[in-house]
Amino acid sequence: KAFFKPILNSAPPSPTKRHTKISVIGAGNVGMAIAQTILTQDLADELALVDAQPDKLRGEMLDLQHAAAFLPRTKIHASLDYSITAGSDLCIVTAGARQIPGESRLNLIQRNLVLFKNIIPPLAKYSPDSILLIVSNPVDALTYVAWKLSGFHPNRVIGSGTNLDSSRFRFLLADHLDVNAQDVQAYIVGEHGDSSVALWSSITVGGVPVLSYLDRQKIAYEKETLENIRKEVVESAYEVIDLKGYTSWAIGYSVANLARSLLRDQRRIHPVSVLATGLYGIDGGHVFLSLPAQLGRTGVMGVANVELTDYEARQLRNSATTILEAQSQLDI
Ligand code: 6V0
Repeated sequence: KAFFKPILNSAPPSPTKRHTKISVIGAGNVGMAIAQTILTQDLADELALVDAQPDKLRGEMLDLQHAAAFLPRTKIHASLDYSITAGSDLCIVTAGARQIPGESRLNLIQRNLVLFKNIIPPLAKYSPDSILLIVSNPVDALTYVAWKLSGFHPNRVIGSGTNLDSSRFRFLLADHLDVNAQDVQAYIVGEHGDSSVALWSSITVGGVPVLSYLDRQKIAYEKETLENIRKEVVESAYEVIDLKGYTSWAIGYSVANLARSLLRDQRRIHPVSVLATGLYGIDGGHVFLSLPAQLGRTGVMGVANVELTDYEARQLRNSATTILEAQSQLDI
């Protein structure tokens, strides 16, 4: 109860506007970069933070609350208890163990599977109608895990996937071609990781298809040059981690961008991890990997029907096999 009423003559209550609630699980570098971008972009009326470390969590909550005078109005709270997430429209999961030097990715999945068994069921219980957006790595396998553990319809379970890789790709191409990254349409699809696939055949800049333009103009280019740019995208994450210890700002913007498309029903197309079985000849089991997907208020609304070259389609299926192999040893 307020001890003092600063505003007199209050008007009758306004018709209730739709209240948007986002929960972020994991208040580490990535979770906090996402939280702060969500706040500055005014994407939620309420933001709930959950972490396993009480002091760090409370510190992060207070630090954000103290910025209230400079931010759009958002109620920020935090707890170790998942009841705080109740009624969320979107739950973003960034909690996770990080790879210990020398540790295999498979071992990391096993450790994160154990965490997800404690995280996903309470999220699904308290917000049965929410959209789950998974960021923790390995993101594709963990999106599958989240789908299994939540029992949600697959269009409400999404992995941030190659949304960030595609943005890095567009940045590198834009830099190379001296244009604005927003004018470069280019997708990296497949696994968020080493087996990702660059869709060179569909890259356009200002509506000009790049490869067919080069072919028409008889400008020679090496397949290797293209592959090196894709590798640069994959390695750029490792480079940032080597230099500053973790990545945060780009993933923060990238996930806030997804949150906007979902919660504001933007129906924009983003390369994100979706249930891909049956698409582009992908078979052999349930697998989540990135494809250009249309995102709206109900989650994944559909997947773009991109024309792939035979080579790209083969690479995509290889990427699916890589993820399926990693997943096959999980005990969910
Ligand atoms: P971090 O800074 O170690 O934060 C992880 C947080 O999770 C810590 O605050 C932990 O206390 C918390 N945590 C651990 N266990 C639990 C639990 N059971 N419940 C609640 N919270 C818990 O790591 P950072 O923030 O740097 O990275 C988080 C995850 O994001 C990692 O798995 C990264 O690999 C992944 N990233 C994914 C990206 C993508 O594009 N998909 C990009 C960057 C990082």
